[in-house]
Amino acid sequence: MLNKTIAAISTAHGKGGVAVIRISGDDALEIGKRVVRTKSNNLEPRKCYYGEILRDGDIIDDGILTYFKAPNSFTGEDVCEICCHGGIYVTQAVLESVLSQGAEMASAGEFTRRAYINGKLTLSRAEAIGNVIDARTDSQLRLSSSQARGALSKRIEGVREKMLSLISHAYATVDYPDEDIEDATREEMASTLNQVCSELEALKKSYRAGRAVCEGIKTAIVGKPNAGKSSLYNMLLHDNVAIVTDIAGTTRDVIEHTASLGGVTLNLADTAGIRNSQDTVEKIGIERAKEKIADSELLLCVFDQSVRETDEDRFILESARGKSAIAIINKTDTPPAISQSFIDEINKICLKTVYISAKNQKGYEELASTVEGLYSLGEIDLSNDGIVSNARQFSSVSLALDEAINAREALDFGQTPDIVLFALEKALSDLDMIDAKGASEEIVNTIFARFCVGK
Ligand SMILES: Nc1nc2c(ncn2[C@@H]2O[C@H](COP(=O)(O)OP(=O)(O)OP(=O)(O)O)[C@@H](O)[C@H]2O)c(=O)[nH]1
Ligand SMILES: [Mg+2]
Repeated sequence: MLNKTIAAISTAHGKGGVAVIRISGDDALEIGKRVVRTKSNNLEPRKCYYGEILRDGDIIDDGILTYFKAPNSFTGEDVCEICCHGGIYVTQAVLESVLSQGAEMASAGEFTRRAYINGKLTLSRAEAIGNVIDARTDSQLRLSSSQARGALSKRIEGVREKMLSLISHAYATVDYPDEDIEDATREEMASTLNQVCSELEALKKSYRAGRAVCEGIKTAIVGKPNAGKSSLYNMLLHDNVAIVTDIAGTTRDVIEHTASLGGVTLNLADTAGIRNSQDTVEKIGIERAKEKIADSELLLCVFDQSVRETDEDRFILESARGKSAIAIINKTDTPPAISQSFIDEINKICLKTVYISAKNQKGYEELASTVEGLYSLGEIDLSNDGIVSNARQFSSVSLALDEAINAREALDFGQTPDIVLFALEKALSDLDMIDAKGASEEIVNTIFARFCVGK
């Protein structure tokens, strides 16, 4: 099945300057040559050839044919790419011509799946390519691009090699199960195992940043009416998305958008100001705001420093207790009327306090670096470090770490080599789930189903 030649439009569907039709498989070159009539008969790999594009013997366009010879192509198979004019109709006509010459329509993600099956990509690199395409923020792009180039795979491979050396040590002694592991060997193994555990711990920890960048943090802006929540929301989105007025109770529904702040992706909700209200619509909005408080991972609690604190402020502060919350003291362009004792209370309950003036766009940088610090992004070089960035990878690293700790305990307590070996092999198979050496068909299918046709 795998050798069937497949084709698809690889550029975005819609009108554009140029479009690319990609063909992959044993017949890619033959089909490419039949569809694009070039002056040369022998096409050299990785060179571009200008020619006329034909369908049923008629010239329908002109463009460029590029040939990549297996295994030096994206998929690892023979690949031809036809670059034609990017009109919707002409692109479809070129694709039809390619299909009429014997190629089959590729399914979603099939090129990347073939690259993975042919050993051109690890699973985490394939996943990262999907993330490069989906990236909506600069930090998402930098992280996905470094993972696509193999930063995480390299790091995993480093731990894997250490595990393999431990396993071979353990095998060397396991033939004599009643014997103890020799002291020298035990020491050497313990030292390598410690390195494995700390590297797995570091990888596990890196998910805090990886998740903050890739998956995003559910965040709600909360506060009493008129505190300046919607003004802050607009400042964070660099746009006038939410209505701002001096009428208390302006925002009634929850508004949600994605913002990038200090490299962290915030799945950000603006909410209705919380107070006792008799207005039917506003009451529903306030209920929704309370649900958001319960449902969010990060709260931005906005307090208006130009007025004395009220019971509503105290309610907001209480609801932040025990949660990950940043206090935003707003309206710093006005004389403060809020009490110092309340600010002291705020400082006790919230993780950080940031002073801003949403009206004058002041305090953005400080808020950004606070959020960056909260998710340890300052300690990470997104463009180069291999970090764990999705739940699948996190779960494998966590399981592998648990087993590596079991192995270390077994070694420390002088257990027989087979027990140490059992835990080590389990740790290795858990880790191997990340880069597909052990990933199930179901996981692989789920990953590639996310891709679009043509990728
Ligand atoms: N002086 C000053 N006024 C501000 C600042 N931020 C917001 N305001 C004003 O405060 C009023 C309320 O702002 P909003 O952003 O609508 O407040 P909100 O918290 O969303 O209010 P509700 O939606 O009613 O709960 C508006 O008149 C804003 O212009 C600030 O930093 N300084
Ligand atoms: Mg509002």
